[in-house]
Amino acid sequence: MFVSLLGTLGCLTLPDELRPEESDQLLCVPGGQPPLWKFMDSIGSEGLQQGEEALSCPEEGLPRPSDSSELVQDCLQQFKVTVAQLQQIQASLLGSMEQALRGQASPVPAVRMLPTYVGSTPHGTEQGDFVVLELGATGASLRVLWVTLTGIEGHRVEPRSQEFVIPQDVMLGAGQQLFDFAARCLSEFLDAQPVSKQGLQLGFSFSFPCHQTGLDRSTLISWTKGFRCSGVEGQDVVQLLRDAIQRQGAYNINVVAVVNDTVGTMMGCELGARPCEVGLVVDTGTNVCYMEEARDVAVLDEDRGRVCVSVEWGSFSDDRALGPVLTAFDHTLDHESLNPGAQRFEKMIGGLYLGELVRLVLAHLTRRGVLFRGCPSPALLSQGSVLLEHVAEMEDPSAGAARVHAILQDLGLSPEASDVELVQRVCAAVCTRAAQLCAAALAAVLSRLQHSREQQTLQVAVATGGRVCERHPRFCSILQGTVMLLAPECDVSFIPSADGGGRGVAMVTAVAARLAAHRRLLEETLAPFRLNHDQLAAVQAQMREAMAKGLRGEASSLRMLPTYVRATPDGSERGDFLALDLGGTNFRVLLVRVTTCVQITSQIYSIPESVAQGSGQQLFDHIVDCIVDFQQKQGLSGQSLPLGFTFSFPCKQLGLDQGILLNWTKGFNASDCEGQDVVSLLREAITRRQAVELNVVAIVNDTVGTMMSCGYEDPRCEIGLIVGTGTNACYMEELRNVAGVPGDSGHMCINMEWGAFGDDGSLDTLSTCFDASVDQASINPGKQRFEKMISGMYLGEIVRHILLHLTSLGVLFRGQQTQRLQTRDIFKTKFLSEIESDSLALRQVRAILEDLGLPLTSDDTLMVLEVCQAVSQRAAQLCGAGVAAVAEKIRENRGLEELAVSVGVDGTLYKLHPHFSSLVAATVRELAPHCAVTFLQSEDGSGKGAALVTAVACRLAQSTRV
Ligand code: 0WK
Ligand code: BGC
Ligand code: BGC
Repeated sequence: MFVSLLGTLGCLTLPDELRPEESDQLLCVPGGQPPLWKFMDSIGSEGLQQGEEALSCPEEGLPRPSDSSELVQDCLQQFKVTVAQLQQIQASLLGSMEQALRGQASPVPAVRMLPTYVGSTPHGTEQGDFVVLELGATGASLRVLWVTLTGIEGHRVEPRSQEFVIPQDVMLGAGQQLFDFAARCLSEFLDAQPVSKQGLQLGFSFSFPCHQTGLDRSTLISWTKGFRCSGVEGQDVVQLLRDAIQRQGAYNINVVAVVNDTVGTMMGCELGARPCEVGLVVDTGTNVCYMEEARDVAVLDEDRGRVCVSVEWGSFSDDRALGPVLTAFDHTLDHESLNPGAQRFEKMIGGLYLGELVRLVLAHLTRRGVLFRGCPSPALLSQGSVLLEHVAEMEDPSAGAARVHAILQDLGLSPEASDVELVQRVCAAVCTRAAQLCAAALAAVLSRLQHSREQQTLQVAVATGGRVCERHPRFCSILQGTVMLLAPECDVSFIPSADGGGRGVAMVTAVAARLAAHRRLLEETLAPFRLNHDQLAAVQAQMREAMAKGLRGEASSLRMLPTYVRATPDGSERGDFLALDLGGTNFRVLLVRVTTCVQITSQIYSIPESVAQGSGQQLFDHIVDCIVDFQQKQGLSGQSLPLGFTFSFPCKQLGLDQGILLNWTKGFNASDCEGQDVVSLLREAITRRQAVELNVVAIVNDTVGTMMSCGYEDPRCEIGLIVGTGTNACYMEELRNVAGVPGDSGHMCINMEWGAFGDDGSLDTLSTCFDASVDQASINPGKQRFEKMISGMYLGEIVRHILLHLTSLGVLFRGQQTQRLQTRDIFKTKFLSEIESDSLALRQVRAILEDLGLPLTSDDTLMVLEVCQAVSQRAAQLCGAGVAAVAEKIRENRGLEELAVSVGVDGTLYKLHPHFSSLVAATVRELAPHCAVTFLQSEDGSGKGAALVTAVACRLAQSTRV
C-alpha cells in the first residue's frame, strides 16, 4: 500500500481517501519530512483563501520567533537532500538509462534515451553560412541566428541573432499558429540580414522530446515547459516548419536538420583538449545528451561508432529515489502545472519552475506569518510571478540586500531586512537542491560513459548551456562540486557553451547539409539504375524485335542459335553418360546414371586463367586430363560412355554434336578456337591423349542443359535461364519460325545468346558511364553488353566503379581513394549477395567492406548497401524483361490467351543473391501478365541436362537404327 501511493508520485493528486488524518503516518518519509497536509492546505492556490480575504493581514498572533524559526527550519529542511539520496537518484537514473538503451519496454523506463542521428562530434571542418532557429530552449521566446562556420580551427565569426517573445496564446494555441509565428520571425530576421533569398540552409533546434528517424525527421512525443500547442504531438515537426515556411513564402529555406538543444550545446563547444561528449542544458527545462556506444543502443542496428543520445531526464521519476526528496511544494507546483504528473524531475531543476517553487515557499511562509508580517501581495499569490531571473538575482550574494528588496517590492511586497535574508535562504535552498539533483543525474550519465567505455577513470568534457547555468551565480559551482562528490573517478571539465548552442546546431546542420548533398549525389549517380516500367517494357519490345530478326536470320544482336534439341526428355531415357560442364564458375566432369531416376557423380576441376586465356589445344588437353582423372577415380577408365558436353559459349550448331564457337565470353579467350567446331577440338584432344575412348554425342549450351535438366521433372519447362558468371536464355521455339532449319512442325530449342543483346547499341540509352568503364576494361569491349549489365562477372565491377566515382566526389570514405578500391575485381559480386542479405546487420556489411581496407563511416556503409541494391535491382529487372519477352513469344506462338510455362534456372548470382530471383519474377509478372511463369532452380546443373540430351539422342539414334 505504501509503495503504490508513492508510486503515484508521478502525478501526485492526493486521492480523496488520503486526506490528512489518513496520510499522517504514511508520508512521514524517513529523513523527517513534516506531514504533507500540514503544508498542502497552506500551499496550493486552493490552499490560500481567494480575493480580499487572502490578501488580508492577520490582525493578531504572528508566530513567536521560536516558532517561526522552527517553521522556517522545517520548510528549508525539506529542500535538503542527503548524499545517500543523491546516490540513490544517481543509481536509479543509471538503471533507467540502461533499461531504455536495452529497449526494455516494461516496466516503462523513466527516461527515454532518444537516439539523435548525430554520430560524431564536430571535425571542425564544417563550413558555410547557416540559419538556426531555436524553439523551446528558453521558454516563451524563440531565437533566430545567422551562423558562419569557417572550417578553420580557432577562426570564429560571431553569430548574428535575434530573440522573439512567443505570445502565451501562441504557446497554448494551434500548432500551425506556432509554426507560422516561427516562419514570420525567420523572415523578419532575414529581412534584416544582407543575404540572398535562395538556398538558405536551416538547422532547427527543437527542445522537446522527439523520436528522430533521421537528421531531418523528428516526431514530437509530448510538449514540456509551458508549451501545449494542439495538432503537433505525434507529428514531424520539420515538416510542420517546412509547411509554415512555404506558407510564409518569403524565403526559400531548406530545413536540413533538427536537433535537441542539448545536442546543439554539445556540438557547439569549442574544441579544447578533448571534444565535449556530453551536452547539458538547464534553462526553462533541463536535459542532457551524450555520445553513447552505438552497439549499446538496441534500437539502432549498429555495432560500431558512437551516437548521440538525448536522455530526456526531465521525465525521470522513481518512487524510491525521488519520493523522499519531493516536497509538498513540488506536488503543488506539479498539480497546478500544464502537465501534472509529467516531467517531475525537470520541475525540481528547470528554470521555469525554480521561481514558482520559491514563490510557493514564500507564499506559505507568508501565510504562516513568518514573512512580510503575514501580508502576501497579489503577485506573491499569482502563479509564475517569481521568475528565474528574480531567483538568480536574489540569491546572488553580490546583488546585495537592496536589489532583493527592490525585486520584492516589484512583487508588491514590503520586505523587512529579516525577510530579505530569509528570501535569499529560500532561493538558495531551492536552487541548491536543483543543482544537486542535476549533479546526481549528470553523475549517472558519467557512470554510464565509464561503463560503456570500460574506463576506470573517465576523462570527459561537458558542454553546459541554458540560463540557469549561465546566470545563476552558484548553480554551476554546486553542480561541479556535487559531481566530483558523486563521481570521484571522473575527471570532468565543464565548458560553458559560447552561444547557447547556435553554433552547435549550425555544426550539425553543416554535417546534415553535407550528408544531404552526399545523398543527392548518390541519388543522381544511381538514378540511371532505377528503371521504370516504360524503360523495361521498351527493353522487352526491343528484345522481341531482335528475337524475330535473329530467327529470320537477319542481322540482330540476338543470334537465336538452333540447338538441334527438339524435345524435352520424356522419362524413357536410360543408361550411363559422361557429361562435361564448362563455362560457369566451375568446370565439372559428371557421371550421370539414368534409370527411373537420375544419379549423378561429379567432380569439380579448376580452369586456371592461364589455360582459359592460353591456347585452345592447352584448354582442351586440360579438359581431357580432367576427364581421365575423373574416369580413374570413378573406375571408368577404358569405358567409352556417351558424352554430353555443356559448353556455355555462343556456338553455331550444325548438329547436335557439332558447334562452331562464335566467340568467347566470360573471360575465356583461348586461341584457335573461335570459328572452330569445339566437338572436333575435344575429339582431337582425346586423340592426342591416346588410350582414351570417349563418344562425344552432344554439345549443349548450359541454358539448354538447365532446361532439359528441369524439364525432366516438369514437362512444362520450356525455357532455360542462366544468371551466373554470364547470362543467357534458351526456349522451345516453333520450328516454322526458325529460318535455316528445315521443317515446319514441331519445336526446336533456341539458344538466344542474349548476353550479346544490345551489342548493336540498342541498350545505349540505358548504359551508364560505369557500364562503359567495365566494358572498356573487359577483354571483349563492345561485346556482351546485356550480360555486362546483369551477370556475376561484372556486377561487382560496376559497383566498384560507382564507389570510385562517389569517393572522387567526396561522398564516400571521406573522399579518400584507397589502393584496394582501385584494384580490378577486388569487389566480388558475391559481396553484393552478402551485403544485401536481410539477415546481415550493418555491422557485418561493415566487416566485409573493412576487409577491403575501406575507411568506413556508418553513412558510408548505408550508401554502399544502396549502390549494391541499385546495381543488382537493375540486373534483375533487365533479366526479368528478357524472360517476359521469351514467355510472351511462346504465348503468341501458340495463340494462347494465357500461358503457363516453367523456366529452368541456374547460376550463382540467381541462386545466391537474396533478392535477385524475386525481382526477376516480379518484373515478369509486370511485363507478361498473361503468362504464369514458374521458376525452377536446377539442382544438378546443366551437366545432367547434357546427359539427358545425349540420352535422348541415343534413344532417337537407337529407334532409327531398329
Ligand atoms: C551451373 C551449370 C553450368 C552453368 C553455371 C552457370 O551447371 O552449366 O554454366 O551454373 O552459373 P555460374 O557457375 O556461372 O554462376
Ligand atoms: C525537453 C528537452 C530539452 C530540455 C532543455 C525539456 O523539457 O524535454 O528536450 O532538451 O527541456 O531545453
Ligand atoms: C555465354 C552463353 C552462356 C552464358 C551463361 C554467356 O557468356 O555466351 O553461351 O549460356 O554465358 O553461362
